[in-house]
Amino acid sequence: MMFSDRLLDRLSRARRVAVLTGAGISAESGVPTFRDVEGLWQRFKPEELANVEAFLDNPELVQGWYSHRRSLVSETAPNPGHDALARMQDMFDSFTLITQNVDNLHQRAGSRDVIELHGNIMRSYCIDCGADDVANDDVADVAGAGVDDGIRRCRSCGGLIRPDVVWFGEMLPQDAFAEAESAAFASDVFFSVGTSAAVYPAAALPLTAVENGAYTVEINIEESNIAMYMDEVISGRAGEVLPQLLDSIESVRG
Ligand code: BJW
Ligand code: ZN
Repeated sequence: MMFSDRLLDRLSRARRVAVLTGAGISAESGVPTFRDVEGLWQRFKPEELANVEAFLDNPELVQGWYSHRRSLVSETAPNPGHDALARMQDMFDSFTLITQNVDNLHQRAGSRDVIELHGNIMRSYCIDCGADDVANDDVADVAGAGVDDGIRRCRSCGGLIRPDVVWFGEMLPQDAFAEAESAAFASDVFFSVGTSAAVYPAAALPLTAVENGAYTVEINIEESNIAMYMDEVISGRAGEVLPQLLDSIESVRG
């Protein structure tokens, strides 16, 4: 068994558990990560495309990138890592799942009340009037505006349609981040799963948990930027470690 007695003891008594996930948990579903060697977009760094300037400079490129990623994600399915977290939600007094992922896979696995820190690529909206646009892959056909330039535009006002995600330099959704911070603050055990912890303020959440006395555990195939601050670092794939963790929780909590 790969789990320490210390972790099992904490889990047997834990009332509040919080989990932060990143792209690594979806890697085994076939969704590319951002920063690995094999990672997403060798041709583009996320910093280059995931910002509002890139979008305004070349909306077609950025819309195309998201449209490609949406179709990729719709062809994938949750993996045993997502499934194990969905099963854990009813095993503690309080269980909070916080994700940086925009791929909707936790929700598809059955996790409820997922805190989405960076939005969700399955939603889009108009940058001018805010209208939701759920027909994600329709290319513009703006009534009256006569625009048909391959760029997706709002049906009602002609404004550019953007994905409902958080780009660099943008604020995270305030309520979501506040809830995530309180959960990290209050947690007895905090897991950081499949994230490089390179992007703030999400990467600060495990540190908030550390400062407030949680037992903090990283699960990753390699050490993240904050591994040295964690109480325990478990080296392994999320899709393999999390189902075993679920089994251990079931056995220590009866
Ligand atoms: C496995 C595995 C397996 C693989 N099992 N593990 C302080 C200092 C410097 C800069 C800043 C700072 N504070 C804020 C900033 C600016 C910036 C920032 O953090 N920059 C850094 C690069 C330094 N932050 C922001 O701009 C944020 N907003 C903000 O701070 O607002 C306040 C503000 C306003 C105005 C001006 C200034 C500040 C917003 C950040 C938004 C991030 N958005 C993205 C794109 C989302 C949309 C999209 O998907 O396109 O979010 S970037 C990208 O990175 C995406 C991810 O959610 C995020 C995190 O990546 P993640 O999940 O960690 O993935 P990877 O690829 O990095 O790591 C994968 C991990 O999995 C690896 O560790 C692997 O080993 C592991 N792995 N397979 C387990 N099978
Ligand atoms: Zn509009």
